[in-house]
Order: sequence, then structure tokens, then C-alpha cells
Amino acid sequence: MSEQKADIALIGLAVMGQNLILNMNDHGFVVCAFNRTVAKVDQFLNNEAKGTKIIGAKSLEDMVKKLKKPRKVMLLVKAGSAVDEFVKNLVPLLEKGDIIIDGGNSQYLDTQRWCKELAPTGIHYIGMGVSGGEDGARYGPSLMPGGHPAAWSHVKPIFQAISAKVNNEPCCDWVGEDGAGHFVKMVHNGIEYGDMQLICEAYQLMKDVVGMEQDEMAEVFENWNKGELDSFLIEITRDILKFKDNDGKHLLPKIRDSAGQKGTGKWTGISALEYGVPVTLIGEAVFARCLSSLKDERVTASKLLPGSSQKFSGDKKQFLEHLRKALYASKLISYAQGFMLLREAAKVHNWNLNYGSIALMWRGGCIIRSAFLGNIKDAFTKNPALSNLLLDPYFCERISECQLSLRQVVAQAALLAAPAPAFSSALAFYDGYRSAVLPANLLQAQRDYFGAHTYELVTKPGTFVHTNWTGHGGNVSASTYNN
Ligand code: 2AM
Repeated sequence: MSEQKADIALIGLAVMGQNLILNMNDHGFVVCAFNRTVAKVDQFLNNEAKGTKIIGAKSLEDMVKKLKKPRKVMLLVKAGSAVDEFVKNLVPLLEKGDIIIDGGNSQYLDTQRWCKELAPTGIHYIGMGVSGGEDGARYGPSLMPGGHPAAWSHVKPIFQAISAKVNNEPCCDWVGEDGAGHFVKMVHNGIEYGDMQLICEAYQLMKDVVGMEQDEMAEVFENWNKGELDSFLIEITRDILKFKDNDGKHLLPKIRDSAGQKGTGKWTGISALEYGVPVTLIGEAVFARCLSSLKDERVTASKLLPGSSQKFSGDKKQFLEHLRKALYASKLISYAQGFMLLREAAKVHNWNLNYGSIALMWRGGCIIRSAFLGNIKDAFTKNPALSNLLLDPYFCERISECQLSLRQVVAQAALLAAPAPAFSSALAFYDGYRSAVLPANLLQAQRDYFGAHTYELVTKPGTFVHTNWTGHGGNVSASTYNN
């Protein structure tokens, strides 16, 4: 083997790992490959990596010896115990200033834990969200690194070189301390759930409410992709709608309507509940997948539970334009909710998140890449302290133009009995968010009535009082609270 020392080691030779190594190699970095099943190292060197500068290692000790200092070791292994095991085994082999990068789908709290545990050793830890699938890994992923800030300058040249670029700007920048990178990646995945669900609802409305054929729907998506909805997901939806099976018939209707999920959307929903942020659209998107998986129950219910006998009688062209605008408005609301969650988590964990740079990281390379993210980047660049995307002058104007269409779509869906949970929740959030007065006064009164939880008067916010609602005297309601 050559005497040359490697710039970085990568552990985990599944497809993502292999492709990231090949990508790094293309950009002139020498990578040392390693894998738990060591036989895969030679397999990789003799096949995919043949003729490259990539080197291999026979053990962790061998790998560490082959690295330039400060050593950089990247993990692309299964999240959870596999990461924990490798980090534990690596720590005794590394020294102060060396860097471990976890590029897998770890939960941000695990990353936070490792950052804390390794801090006294002086070994730096980075948790990096990697998005873009196999193709992204090979030719330009979106990379979201967070962790010990001192490590960033050492890995920046490698990660910014291999990441996707938009207008020559890398879709990779420092996100923030400890688990910030993995948290941002988790929210990215949640947003992806929301975008996908919105597109699915638009598809269902075209198919079942308007009664359109697949090629016609493909044409609509093709047109949408030329405007402000221009995005990877709209583009692939067009292609999926067009796709014909070997028998010459469209493949899509043959696919069973029961959705799978790996859990990152769920984790975004759990975080939203934990931090108390109304990320309603992503929540509905996760639940829509859960509902879809109850296929047998749905088939039974479809024969028993009535819907509506109304037929679509509107103007098709006009409805499709409403649908386009409703999709845009709902997407904007979903991203606004996602950024609300980021802002709250940043407050709790003291992360100094740069929202414009997060939008830029998602602008290219990843599944939610879109022209729209360029507008979000601009909004945060103009006003880094922007409290909510919906309040940005550009987006405020855009949603003002689209909100009536969203109402049309939600109303039509309800009247014609087509489920549209993501569209509906977007509208409900929008109307709640723009309400100066909500019925929570009644809610507070109820809480005080049965549980003596106290309430504030409109004229005296911050001062909590209790009323004896029943006239029975004392704190009588406390006893009913347990019911
Ligand atoms: P393997 O090839 O030895 O199975 C994706 O599955 C990557 O994670 C693979 O490189 C795989 O190694 C690794 N991996 C999965 N589970 C692991 C574990 N418990 N310990 C170490 N590596 C693991």
C-alpha cells in the first residue's frame, strides 16, 4: 500500500458511505475506507474504488495510523448502537484535536450526548445531517454539520468541496453547537414529509374530485414545475405519473396505497410537541401515512361510512389554478412552522442558528430542493431576526394572493369528501395564527372552573386570578379536577 496518508477516514461501506468516499476522491482528497465487516474494504477497493487514490484499512488501529493529523474519522453506520460502539472504540486510539464526524441518521440528542461526553478529552465531535440519497452522496449532497465549533475549520474544505452547489455557493455550512446539525436534518425530513403529503393530496383531488387522467395530471405538474413550485419533488411526481409498466399501462395505480416510514417525520412531530410549537402540517403528514397503512380497515369502512354524493361542478382550469396556489400557500405555512420549531429549539439549546444559511443548505442537493428555498434564503438574508416567514413582506404578499385559493380547495375537498389533512391543517393554522383573538378565554375559564388553574384578565396579563364559578365556596373545583 502507498505511503501516502489519508485526509479523512470513512467507516461504513454501504452505498451512502461508498458514494461519499468516491465523491471525496473526485475532489482530490485521499480517503481511507473501513468497515465492520472488513472483507467489504477489499471488495470496495477492487471494484468501485479501483483506479482511485482511495486506500483501505484492516482495523481501526491500522486506519488511525494512516491518517494525517488532526485525524478526521467519519462514520456512516447505522444510527444508535453502531455509532456508540465505534465512537467508544475510536476514542482510545485518537488524541486531542482529532475529529469524529457522525454522518448517519442519528437522533440529535445522541449527538448532543457525545459532544458533552467527548468535550473533556479534547476530541472534537460533529453530527452531520447528510441528505440527497445515493445520488446526492455521489455527486453533491446537502450537508448540515453541527457539534464542536473548533472542528469546523478542519473539515470545512472537504465538506464544502463535495456538497451540492447553488450559484457556486456550497449547500453546506456550519449549523451550530452539539446536536444542531442533526436537529436541522430531522426538521428537513419532517418538511419533506409535509411536501410529499401536499403533493399526494393535490394528486388525489385531481384524480378523484376533478376526474383527471394520469397524462393530463403529469402535464399539470410539468407546468407547475416551470413556476414558483419548481422543485425536485414536483419534477419526480411528473415522471412518476408518466411512467408506464412493462405492459404499457401506468405503474402508479398498481402500487398499494399503504405508506411506509422510517421515523424522522415522527421525530419532528415528537419534538414539536416537546417544544410546544404548532408544527401541524408535518404532524398531519405523519398521521396520514399511519392512516394509509390501515388499508384493510379502510376497505371495510369504505363500505359502511357514507361520504358525499356531490359531484365536482366547477371550472376545471380555475380549480387547478386554485390547487396550484393552495399548494404554494400550504408549503409556505409548513416551512414557516418548521422554522418556528428550529427557532424554539435554538432558544432552548442556545444554538446560534443562521436561518438563511439553513435555507441555502436545503436549496440544493437534498430531496426538498426547490426554487422556493431561494426565496426563503433571501427573506432571512434581508432580515436575519425575522420572527416568522409569514411576516416577511414578500411571503406576506404571496400568501395574501393565495389564501383564498387554499380556502376553495379545502372547501371543495370537504364538500366532495376527499381527505386533505395537510391542506386543511395549513388553513387552520393560518387562520389561527392571524387571529388577534382566539377562544382560549373560554378554555382558560373551563380550566379554572374544574381545576382552579387560574386565568389572566385581558387588562392584566401576567396576573393570575381564580374565580369561584359555582358559588359553593372555597377551592371547590379542585375536587372535580381528578374526574
Ligand atoms: P456491515 O457491512 O459490517 O454490516 C450500514 O448498514 C453500515 O452500518 C454498514 O457499513 C454496516 O456494517 C454498519 N453497521 C450496521 N450495524 C452495525 C453495528 N452494530 N456495528 C458496526 N457497524 C454496523
